[in-house]
Amino acid sequence: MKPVYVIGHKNPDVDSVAAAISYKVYKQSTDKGIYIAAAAGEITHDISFILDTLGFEAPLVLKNVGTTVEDLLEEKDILYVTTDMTLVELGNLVRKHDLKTIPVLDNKHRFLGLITVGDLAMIFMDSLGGGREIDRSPEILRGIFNQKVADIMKTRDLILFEKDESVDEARKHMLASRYRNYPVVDEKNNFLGMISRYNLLQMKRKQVILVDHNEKKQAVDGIEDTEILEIIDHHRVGDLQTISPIYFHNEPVGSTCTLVAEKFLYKRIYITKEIAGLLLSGILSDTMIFKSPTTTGKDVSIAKELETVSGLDPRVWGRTIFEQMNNPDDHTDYELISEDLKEYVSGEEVFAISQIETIDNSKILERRDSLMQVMNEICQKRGYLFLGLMITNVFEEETELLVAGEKSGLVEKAFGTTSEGSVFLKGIMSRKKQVVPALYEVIRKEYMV
Ligand SMILES: [Mn+2]
Repeated sequence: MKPVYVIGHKNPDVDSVAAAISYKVYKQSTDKGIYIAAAAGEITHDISFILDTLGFEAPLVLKNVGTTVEDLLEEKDILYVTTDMTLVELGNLVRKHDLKTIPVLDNKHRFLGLITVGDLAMIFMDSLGGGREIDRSPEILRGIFNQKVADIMKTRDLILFEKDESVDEARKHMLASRYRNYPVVDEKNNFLGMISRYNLLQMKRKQVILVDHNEKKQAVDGIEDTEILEIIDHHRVGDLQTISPIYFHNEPVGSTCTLVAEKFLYKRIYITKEIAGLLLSGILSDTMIFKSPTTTGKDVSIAKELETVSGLDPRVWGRTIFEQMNNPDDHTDYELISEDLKEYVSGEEVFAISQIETIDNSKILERRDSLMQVMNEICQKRGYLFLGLMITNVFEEETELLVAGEKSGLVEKAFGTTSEGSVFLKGIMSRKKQVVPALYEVIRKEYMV
């Protein structure tokens, strides 16, 4: 059976990975089928830390979900022969299963070559001299039947595909050749099956469930090739289209994990201690331990239930998570600035705001001068009006906003005078709800009135 991939957004964060893993577990216990938790990019070390601590394996990293040769394979038993088989055994197998092309494999299931019924027929024709040697046929036939598969199999000039090759590429090769069947192998040359032109017409796309995003530009590459079965999200509704109606749960709560946890609770599916801890981690990181203005009453009450099951203290575990996240010592200045940088467009003008969520501003602010220098470089190179870096202290609920760029004066207009290129904002933590709207307002006045 083909698996369904439960996958979060590119640049995976804690919420998207936790939601993918836990929703996979949920689906596995409520629905038939095989579900695989996946991430649309490499897992950062803070997420690995959480998974390790709670006892989870890392999700499969899947950077492209486009249709591949593997998706063309049909689910059926693989019939094959080995090199030491006689032509009598081969003939019996061919007749019994009405085979046209038979793969030859070694005892470890690796692909060695092919035998086609046509090739087999030609051996008889050629050996009998196209009929001229008919009088000698008993001895000729005896000779043929003494041969082994190894003597007649075709090993050269074959067209075979690796499972990860794109279907488009495979189609080109198939249309330019005249074979009936094409073997498919994995990277270790293990035989996986045969495909034919017929399979191209029957193409089965990968099936996915998206969590924690619904916009195409945030989704894994190749998403337009897939069949989206469900979306569970808490972001604005974007631009992905589906062919059929789907289950789409979008709700303005603080974390996708809140929605996944709610499903477990609603259906009374058993939540293990580990899953409760994982869901709690997603909620704590996305809501900045309930301090982000995106936090809702539902996030808090669901987290309470998860606290009971997991035995984790949200304050303590939350602090541990944020200590792991964005530990500045692990990052270069450029990484600190660019990892969560978002661009905003207003008419012709572009500005950018980046954010670091931390429990200790001082470590980052020690690097103020070099950060400012890199920010100025980025601004110049990319032509931003200005670049703001929010250094947000989750526990104190305050932000130091560093500003670089030619038009940093606009930020002063929005938030007051800066000193040393930064402004201190008490009670401000949300880029989306508090900072960006104020900047849009100032830019609108400056450029469009
Ligand atoms: Mn989220």
